[in-house]
Amino acid sequence: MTEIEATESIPSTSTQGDIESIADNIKNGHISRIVVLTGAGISTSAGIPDFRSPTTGLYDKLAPLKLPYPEAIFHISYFSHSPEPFYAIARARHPGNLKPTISHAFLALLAKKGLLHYLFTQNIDGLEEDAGIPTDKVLWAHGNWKSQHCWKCKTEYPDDLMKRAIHNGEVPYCLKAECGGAIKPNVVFFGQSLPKEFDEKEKVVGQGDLMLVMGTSLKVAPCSTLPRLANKGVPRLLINMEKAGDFGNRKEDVCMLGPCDDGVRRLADLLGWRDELETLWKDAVDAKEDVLKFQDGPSLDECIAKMAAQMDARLGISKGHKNMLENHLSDKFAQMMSKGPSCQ
Ligand code: CNA
Repeated sequence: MTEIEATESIPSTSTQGDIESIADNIKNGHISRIVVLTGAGISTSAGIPDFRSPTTGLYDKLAPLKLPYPEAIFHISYFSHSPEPFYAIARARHPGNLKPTISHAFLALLAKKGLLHYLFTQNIDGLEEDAGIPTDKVLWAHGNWKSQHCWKCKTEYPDDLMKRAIHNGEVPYCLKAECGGAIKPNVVFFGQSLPKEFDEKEKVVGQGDLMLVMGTSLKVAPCSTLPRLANKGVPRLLINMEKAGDFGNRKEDVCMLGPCDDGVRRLADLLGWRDELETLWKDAVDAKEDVLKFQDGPSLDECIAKMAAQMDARLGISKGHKNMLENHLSDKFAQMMSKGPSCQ
């Protein structure tokens, strides 16, 4: 998985194609195979910050940690020698803490109505399953938190020990004493490859008769390339706070700019599904009992502040140690010079 620079030109003309005709075509059966790509923006209303939104996004929030660059916390080479920042925030971002949004419920409703052809999610929060989207319709392109292994020797690690480590904000290490590698959840970090199924599954984009893209900046490859694989003439609908990727370059593109939750409610109104959607969402939220288990945990901001203080203290100690050694050596040197040359 790699981050792409914003080289794609975002068209200056706002394409406000026709959301009503998309709804009509779903109602009359002309659209029946919807391929969806989702990103962090469909989970922000569940309380999980995305990466790149200014101020509220994780990258801005991580500033106190003074990382070499914000993505480092999710980069395999940084994690391999400094896993502490990742685990410092893991508890606050752990999916046990969270409930699905109405945007997740909308995708579950599409599946229930036999309209969800396939869902590619870049998210690792697992809220798709909590919302009731059938797992055989989903590719978790960036993995998930359901299992974990040693990043170094790849040995699996038990769930209960992982849960405890996340709960305590501590780095879990490989149980093989001679290895000592940090344990990593099976999420895809920058610098790592996507699951093998990705290459095979990307072909299903060409089978869709609607490409729905929600809550993503389309800045992480290779998922960012999926919307371009939709066949020419097939409508592409973007529901996002901002324009993304090459949306707007095709005349059949429709951009609903604003919160995903508002976008799906609007679409549900046009489709006459609103009550059904709200009920499905409420049921999914009520079913998420795990939430209570983690309710008393520290917030993400508190976790970051605590880690920043620890890192400053460590830096303070090492600076203090360095000063002490320098003073010690200069004293020694001064003593030696005052005594004159010696062979000792
Ligand atoms: P991103 O680059 O942070 O982009 C998020 C996009 O969503 C931006 O364009 C925002 O403007 C938009 N957005 C934010 N909130 C809303 C909202 N309520 N309604 C509509 N749009 C909104 O994140 P991407 O998903 O594009 O990047 C892929 C990364 C993010 C993957 O590697 C993920 O694992 C990673 N990520 C996942 C989660 C999660 O699992 N919930 C959270 C944070 C980051």
